Amino acid sequence: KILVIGACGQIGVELTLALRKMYGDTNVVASDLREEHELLKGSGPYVSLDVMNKEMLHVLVIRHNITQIYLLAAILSATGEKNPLLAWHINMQSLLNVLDIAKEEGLDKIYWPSSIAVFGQTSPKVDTPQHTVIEPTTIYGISKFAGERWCEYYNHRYGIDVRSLRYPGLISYKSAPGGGTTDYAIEIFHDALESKAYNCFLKEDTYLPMMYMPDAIRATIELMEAPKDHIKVRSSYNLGAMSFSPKEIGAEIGKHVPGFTMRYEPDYRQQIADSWPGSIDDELARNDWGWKHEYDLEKMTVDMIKNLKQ
Ligand code: VAH
Repeated sequence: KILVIGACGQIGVELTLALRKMYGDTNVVASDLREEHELLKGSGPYVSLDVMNKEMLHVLVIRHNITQIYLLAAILSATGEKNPLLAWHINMQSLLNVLDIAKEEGLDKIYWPSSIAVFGQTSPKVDTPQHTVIEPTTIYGISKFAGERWCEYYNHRYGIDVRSLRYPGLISYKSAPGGGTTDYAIEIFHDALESKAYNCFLKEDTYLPMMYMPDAIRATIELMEAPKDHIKVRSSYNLGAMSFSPKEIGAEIGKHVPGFTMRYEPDYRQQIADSWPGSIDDELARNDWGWKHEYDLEKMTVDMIKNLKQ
């Protein structure tokens, strides 16, 4: 059975629904600190769980015969900079709890997301390679990079089949994002449809690696379904789809929302964005397990607007 931790978050809701479709509703136990998300109600078992409580997590794994864990609970980049020690504690201890229980219970597979946020100012900005200088400057990036090292350690030392992806900024409409720097690319759609205007907290030419949620969910499942010996990277795979700036996504939205206007008032999140790459080289993901993105900016914009209008 699969346990999804952080099932009510931006990724968690959609990943839980996709996993239930693939493996059967009753085989995917959803859990979160928060109460059950509307979209999950009636679709399968739900338990309240604080992943920081290792004993509670261990009991839940045994009681529900869990053999795989997807750990999606984390404090993201913008929130993390407001409370660095809490973000470090939550992002690291949650992972260590899961990895150690995976070792004690001999779990089959673990999924844990990393992020392009691991790269810093000294990493190449264009087509950032899998292996390069990595000096993260946000606590979120530091915790994700440290987490990657722990994943590789538990794989090499104890043979735990833990797999990971360095997600770009993820855009979706089903579940609200939580405290990310790339979340402007979600807010912009809601404001465009509500008021035909958006005041962006990043500068107009801030290029960032981005991905539509359906691509991110498919990538996660394809990675986890790949034969073990195809997985050569046990830290975390670079994963790419597209890159765009606030100005570019604004222009794309403007094709669907006549009279849409943008203003720019960069805040503390600009420094975070400036430390990240503009684009990602994901050739290892494409070579090792056949990754191929489907959504570009134009196709994503059409789908986002169609679904948000309903
Ligand atoms: C954030 N959405 O903004 C996350 C992501 C690459 C960005 O890690 O913090």
